[in-house]
Amino acid sequence: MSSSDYPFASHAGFLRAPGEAPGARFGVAGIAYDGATTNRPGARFGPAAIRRASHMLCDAVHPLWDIAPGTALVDFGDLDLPTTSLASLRVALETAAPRLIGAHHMCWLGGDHSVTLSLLRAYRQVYGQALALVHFDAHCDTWEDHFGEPSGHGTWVREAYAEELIVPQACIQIGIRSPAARADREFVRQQGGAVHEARALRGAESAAQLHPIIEDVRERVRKAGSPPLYLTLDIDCLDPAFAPGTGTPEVAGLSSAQLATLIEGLVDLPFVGMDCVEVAPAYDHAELTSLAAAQMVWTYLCARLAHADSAELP
Ligand SMILES: [Mn+2]
Repeated sequence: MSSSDYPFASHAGFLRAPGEAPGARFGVAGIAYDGATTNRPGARFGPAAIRRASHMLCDAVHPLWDIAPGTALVDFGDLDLPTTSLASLRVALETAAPRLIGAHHMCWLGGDHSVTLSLLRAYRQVYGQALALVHFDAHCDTWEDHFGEPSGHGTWVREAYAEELIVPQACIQIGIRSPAARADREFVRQQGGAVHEARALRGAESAAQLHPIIEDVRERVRKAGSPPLYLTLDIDCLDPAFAPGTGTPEVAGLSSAQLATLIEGLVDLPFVGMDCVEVAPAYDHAELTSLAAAQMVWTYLCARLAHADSAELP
């Protein structure tokens, strides 16, 4: 460890990654938009808080795989995006994202969950095929409208299905528990996908106990012909005890250990990118939420490095 590894060093990037690194395999970019939140706003400040929390991870060597992103990572900062209307945000993000996806394996830091629809559109365009999706969330995000408006942070799953951005049977939701009408809660299952509710995960902590979920993801991706796989991680999948700093917290959620076990267990699947959304630092305590987010993104990155052959750039 050198002096540049001190956690309070001023390097601003995620894991202190530089803002320019041509040829870096992995990229991080912030999407500081929270205009589609329904309850507590503030996720636009999520990317900065996640970066700051990631600096605590020092040399970033992951103890499970003895590997660190090191020079393979570039952090583009928060993208220059409008914070006005969702329509404007979508146009700008869908213009900016494909170039980054074509050049780097990207980890996107939200922002509220509305940004994921734009990202899925961009991946669909770049890869030329529908994606498999692992979706951690307290919310099903299958609502038909956003309180009277067509699109928001709770409609993107239904929109992604309608636009054929995702393979119906290869969409797996994990951690769902918020109040919702049965038709919305069951939407993904009705389309052929899987919903692993948080209630079914209570008490399942060990790798062995969580194995059936990991196997379900693996099996669904395989049966779909191993399409490009995308991970969307709404930090509110975690219980508010582990992630209070979010806009729409729901009690009785996953523990950090459950989430880490699941993400570590999916290590060798053909992921092409991920996002981590809905971190709202104004409601956080002791950086619990931003640290959990940083830890999960770092784990995802190290998992990709540990399985370098699992997915290539388009
Ligand atoms: Mn959510």
